[in-house]
Amino acid sequence: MKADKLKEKFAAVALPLAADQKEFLKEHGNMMIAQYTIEQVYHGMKGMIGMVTETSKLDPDEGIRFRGYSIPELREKLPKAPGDNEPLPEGIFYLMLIGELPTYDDVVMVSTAWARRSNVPKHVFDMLDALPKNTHPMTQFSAAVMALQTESVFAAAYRKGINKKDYWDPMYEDIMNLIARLPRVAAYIYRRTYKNSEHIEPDPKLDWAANFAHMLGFDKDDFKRLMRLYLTIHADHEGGNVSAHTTHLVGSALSDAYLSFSAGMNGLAGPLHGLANQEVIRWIFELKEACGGVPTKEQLTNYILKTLKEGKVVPGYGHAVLRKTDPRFIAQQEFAKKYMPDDENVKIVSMLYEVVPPILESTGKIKNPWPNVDAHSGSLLIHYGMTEYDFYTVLFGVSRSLGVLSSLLWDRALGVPLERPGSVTSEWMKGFTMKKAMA
Ligand code: HAX
Repeated sequence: MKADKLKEKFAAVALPLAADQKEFLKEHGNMMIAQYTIEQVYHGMKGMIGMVTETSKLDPDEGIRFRGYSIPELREKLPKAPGDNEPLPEGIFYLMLIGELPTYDDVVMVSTAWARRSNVPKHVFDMLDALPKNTHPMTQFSAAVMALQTESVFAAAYRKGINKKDYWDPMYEDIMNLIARLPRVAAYIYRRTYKNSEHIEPDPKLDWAANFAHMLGFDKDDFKRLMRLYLTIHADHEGGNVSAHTTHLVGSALSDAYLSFSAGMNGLAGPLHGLANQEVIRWIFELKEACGGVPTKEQLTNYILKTLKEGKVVPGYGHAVLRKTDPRFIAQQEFAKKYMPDDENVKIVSMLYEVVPPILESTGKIKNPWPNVDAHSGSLLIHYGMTEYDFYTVLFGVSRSLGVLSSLLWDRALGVPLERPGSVTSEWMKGFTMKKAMA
C-alpha cells in the first residue's frame, strides 16, 4: 500500500502525546480544577470542565480559536484555491488534526486523499431512495451515515481482534473515508429531495467544497467561495457542544466513526443547536409575510415581542458559552457586505442585529443576547439561490464532520476511556442539601 503522509504525520504528533498525557496524569491527576454548583448539575453542566478536546477552544468573549488561531486569522493564513480569497476547509481539517498550519501542498494532499476515498456504495443510495421524499434531510443524512457503517474499517478490525494501542490506525481510515463521502451523500439527499433525483456526478479535480457545490448543482464561483467559507467556519466549536460531545461520548464506547458521527448529527438536528440555521430563515420569511415585506424597526420589535410572548425563542440568538457576538456571524456579515450589500434578507439580518439584543437583554434572564453563527448563514444561501432551508443543517453537518471526527481520532490515539458521568435522583439531591445544612 502507498504511504499515507498525513497518517504518518498524525502518528508522529499524536502518539507521543499519549505517553506524555499518562505522565501528566501521574503527576497532576489529583489536583482540583474547580467546584461546581447544584444549578450547574440541573442546568446542562454549563461551565463544568468535563473533557479535553485538542482541536479548538471557545472563549466566551472572544469566540472560537482553532489550535490557537481565530477565525479572522484563519481567513488570512489558511491556503486558498487559485483565484479565491476564502480558506479551503481541507486546511482547517489539517490544522485541527496535526496542530500546525498547512502549506498549500498539504491541503492538496488532503483534497486528493478525499477525492480518492469518496466512493459511496450503491446500497446507501438505495436506502435513501426507499425513504419518503418528505423525510427531513437531516434524518436522511443521519440514516445514510448509518447505512455507510458497512464500510467501517475500525469495526472490521475490532471484530478480527486488534491491540488497543493500534485503535487509532483503522479509526484514521474511517474518519478519512467518512469525511470524503459526506459531500456525495449530502448532495444526493439534496437532489433527490428537491431536484427530481437528477443527480450530478462528482468532479474529482475540484477541491472538497467546490466539488460539493458542483454536486449540489451550484457551479458558479461565488457559491463555491461561500461553501469554502461556510465549511471552514462551521467545522468545530470545542468539545462540549451537543454534536461534538455526542460524537465523543458514543465514540467512547468504541463505537466506530459512522455510529458516533450519526449520533452527533442527531444532536445537530435539534432546533437549539444546528437546526437553528433553518429556523432563522423560516422565522424571517414568516416575519416578512406578517409585515407585508421588509419590516420597519417598529414592526420588527413587535414581531420579536410576539415571538417571546408565545413562549418561543428568537432563533439565531443566544449561546450556551459565548457572551459576545459570534465571530462566525461577523465573518458572514463581512462576506455579505462585500458580495451582496443590497440583498433584502441580509438587510433584515442587519436590522435584527440592532433590534434583537436590547429586547432579549430587557427580559433579564438571557445570558447572551447576541447573534450566533446561525443568524446569518441562511440569508447568504438564499442569495445564491439555495432556497430549500430544510437542507441547511446538512451543510452544517458536512462541515462539523471535520472537527468532531478529528477529535474522535485524537480520542483513539490518546486512549480516552469510556465516558460515564455519575447521576443522582432528586431525592438524593434533597438529602444532600439537608445533610449539608445540618453539618
Ligand atoms: N430567545 C428567547 N429566549 C431565549 C433565547 C432566545 N434566543 N436564548 C435564551 N433564551 C432563554 C432560555 O430559553 C431560558 O429561558 P427559561 O429560563 O425560561 O428556560 C433563558 O433565556 C436563559 O437561557 P440561557 O442560559 O441564556 O441560554 P442557554 O444556555 O440555556 O441556551 C441556547 C442557549 C443557544 C439554546 C439559547 O440561547 C437558544 O435557545 N437560542 C435560540 C436557538 C439558537 O439560536 N440555537 C443555536 C445556538 C448556536 C448553535 O449551537 N448553533 O448550532
